[in-house]
Amino acid sequence: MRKKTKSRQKSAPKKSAGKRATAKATKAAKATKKVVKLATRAKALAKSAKEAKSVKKPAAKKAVANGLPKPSAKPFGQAGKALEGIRVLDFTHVQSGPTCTQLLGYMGADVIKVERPGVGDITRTQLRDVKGADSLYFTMLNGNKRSITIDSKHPKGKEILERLIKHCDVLVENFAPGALDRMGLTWDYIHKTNPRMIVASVKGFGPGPYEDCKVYENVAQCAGGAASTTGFREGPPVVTGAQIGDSGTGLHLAFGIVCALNQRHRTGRGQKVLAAMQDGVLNLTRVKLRDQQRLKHGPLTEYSQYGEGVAFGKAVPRAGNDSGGGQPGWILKCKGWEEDPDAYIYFITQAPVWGAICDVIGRPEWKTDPDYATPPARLPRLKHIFDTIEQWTMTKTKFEVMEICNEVDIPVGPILSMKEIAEEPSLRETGTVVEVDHPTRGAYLTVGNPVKMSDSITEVKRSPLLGEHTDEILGKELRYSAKEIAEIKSSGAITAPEKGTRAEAA
Ligand code: CAO
Repeated sequence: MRKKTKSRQKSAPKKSAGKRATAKATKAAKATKKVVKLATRAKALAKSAKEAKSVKKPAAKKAVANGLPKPSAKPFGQAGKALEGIRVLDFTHVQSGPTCTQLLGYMGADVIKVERPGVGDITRTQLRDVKGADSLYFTMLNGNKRSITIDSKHPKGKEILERLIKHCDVLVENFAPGALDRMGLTWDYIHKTNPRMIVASVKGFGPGPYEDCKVYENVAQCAGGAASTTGFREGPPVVTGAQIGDSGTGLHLAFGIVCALNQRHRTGRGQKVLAAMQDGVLNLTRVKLRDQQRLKHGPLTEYSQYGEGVAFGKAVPRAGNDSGGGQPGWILKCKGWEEDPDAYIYFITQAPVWGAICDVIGRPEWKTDPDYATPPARLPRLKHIFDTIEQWTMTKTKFEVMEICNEVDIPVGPILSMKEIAEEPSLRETGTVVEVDHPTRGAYLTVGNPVKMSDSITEVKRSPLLGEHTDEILGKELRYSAKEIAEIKSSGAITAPEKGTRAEAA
């Protein structure tokens, strides 16, 4: 927003009244000329397209009628960022909320992260790998943000927050249920202070019996149905490495915020946006709710337990590495699996390329054998089929299998280790894996914007140090004078309490 005001000022220099009138008249004359020109063009078009029932209005005329801006003449990628001008008051911590606000930052929003003086987001010190430096847990989730320290329970801190609420468009938080209210930042107060503000929250559960519970990633994976459907039939439920509870919900919340911003264009007012982690996980596990309903009508034939003759119970079972769709798949060993725990490939026996699979693995007779030729015939034999394919994949590296199969359109995917991903040049080239410099910890890798846009190019910036932008935000944006800032500092509202002077610091 600061930039926007600046450029606006630049493009609209002050004019004298006389000059303004002349400019207005010239503009009006030009506009009339343009309308005449467009009308003539439209007439010509109508004439040449006699058979057309309705004549489309020229795009420029439609744009003017809609009150929408004309398409930018700037080259793609040079017309600012998607969320430029949007200010986010970021009250998030740990993973779910920070994922959301980092994405908003990647899209160009100005994200102001409010942190507790002297402490900051708890993840700054969690899983620390470099002594004295912010952890990777923090740095990888808080890029493209500025940090201000404010004690939100201090009277002066509350006053600063009021100014920030008036200054920003969106407040994002993922405190435990009730914590925001306990700070005095109720919806009523925020909405009264800034009716345009969108208040977006991540909570563990939506309204209901568990609404007051604190929730972490794996709790959400379990409560959202992911854990009961992950793992092997014979074993216990398993949680996944993908942070579908935290980062997944952050992603859902970001979507809600962008929709609320769009609705605000029409209504002029903000609204509450809630993304519950249980709901987010369930949304990502919806195929298993699909299967739950299919169970009423018979066994799930694409699950390998069907082929193995194991009866289904009342709930969707864990399906090991079965493919979630209608095309059977499994993880198979590749050359070197004895030493390398990631020498595996995911192999899908997609029906349209069954013939190619038979040729590649040296079983051309399966193409016509009635026991193997059709998908239903293969279902009871999937284990044998995958064992046979594995005999072939074990003679090749996962990348060789990839090359051979891709050549004939067989869908396969190598199991990539995090080491391989970190070193993969194509991911660096696309900006999905980015190396960022940091003043106290040195260079680190982070995940850039997973969504690529042709007119909003992401620049990944390092995470801020604790309170790095406090003075800048108080002075330049909230317009506190140097004297006032000095008073705020001595009040303890933005600085860490002396050790032992506050119960909270213990
Ligand atoms: N100034 C003063 N106080 C502050 C502050 C600030 N700038 N920032 C935070 N605090 C206070 C809060 O007001 C709260 O105090 P009260 O409990 O007295 O009201 C306190 O710090 C702790 O907040 P919290 O309860 O949110 O934090 P926690 O570590 O106890 O719980 C978590 C963490 C994640 C379990 C909880 O926040 C939660 O359930 N969040 C919602 C679900 C969620 O996002 N989970 C994902 C976590 S990532 O795996």
